[in-house]
Amino acid sequence: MLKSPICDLLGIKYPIFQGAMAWISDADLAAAVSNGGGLGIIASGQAPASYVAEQIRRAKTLTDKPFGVNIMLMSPYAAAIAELVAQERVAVVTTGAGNPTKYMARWHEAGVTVIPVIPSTGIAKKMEQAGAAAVVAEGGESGGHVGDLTTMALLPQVVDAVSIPVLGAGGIADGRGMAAAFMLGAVGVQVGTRFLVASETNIHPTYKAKVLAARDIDTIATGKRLGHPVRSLKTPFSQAFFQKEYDSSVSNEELEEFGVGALRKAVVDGDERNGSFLAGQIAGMVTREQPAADIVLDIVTGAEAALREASRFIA
Ligand code: TUI
Repeated sequence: MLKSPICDLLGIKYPIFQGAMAWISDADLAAAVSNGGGLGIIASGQAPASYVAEQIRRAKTLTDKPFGVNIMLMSPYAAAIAELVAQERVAVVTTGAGNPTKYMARWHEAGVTVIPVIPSTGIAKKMEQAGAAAVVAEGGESGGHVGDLTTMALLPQVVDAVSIPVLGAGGIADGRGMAAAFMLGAVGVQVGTRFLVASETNIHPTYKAKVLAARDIDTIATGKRLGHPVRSLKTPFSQAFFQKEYDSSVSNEELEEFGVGALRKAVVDGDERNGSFLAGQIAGMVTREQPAADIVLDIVTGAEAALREASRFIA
């Protein structure tokens, strides 16, 4: 059986986190992943604390296993949600798109394990100093808000830079990807894109269909000019955004305004023209809808097989 130090640290069966996806990873998906032996994570995105409170309470009715909450630190509700996870004594908090140092003391006092998602060694070191229990090193292959480095280059450098456990994310959707992350020094992986098409994922059927149909070259990172590039499927919206980005007559304010509400249009309305369908580069390999627990098990058994096979290169 596949097991790593992160399993003992968190009390989970398999070292797989379900990546937080704004508007998408709700209590249903998170509980299904946790029940399947991974760590399900509720995404806060830009939602108010009341929404997150509802999801935490619902998840507690759906699973008795540990689950996490992700806080997107650019959200205006980040501070309120930080306090909420402490009060609810959520097992794990992951953070994205910023520095959570100012919340660490409160989380530690409440017994919450803190695992920031980071895009560079410098930020990983800062998080270790601030008291993070582990970090998720996320490469630019992932969907959503992305850093510059690829998982292949980032992960081993983060592993060397810190003494805390490191998980790999970005471009990982099967057992081979998980085994590769182990080879680079990770103790586990975070997977987002493959869970977009889990049976328990409550998104518009058009979103799932677009992920299932996507090829390797069908994602694009837009918004570099604004300082926070976001990877999504190529659609009329993302391609128009990309063009505006290289049009000097379009101001940054207009560009920001153009993107507002686009993720909701994808998730809730399945709007193929105006929606922003966040997905990672591995979408091309995601070809069937399955229960979340089957996805977890498939990744784990695939990783075991890949790790056993790897020794064939030793003469
Ligand atoms: O956060 C993510 N992925 C996301 S967040 C998101 S919602 C969003 N909406 C509009 C604009 C931006 C985001 C969709 N996908 N991944 C984790 C991640 N964190 N990637 C990069 C970072 C990051 C970036 C800067 C972490 C820390 C950081 O700075 C820390 C510091 O020291 O300032």
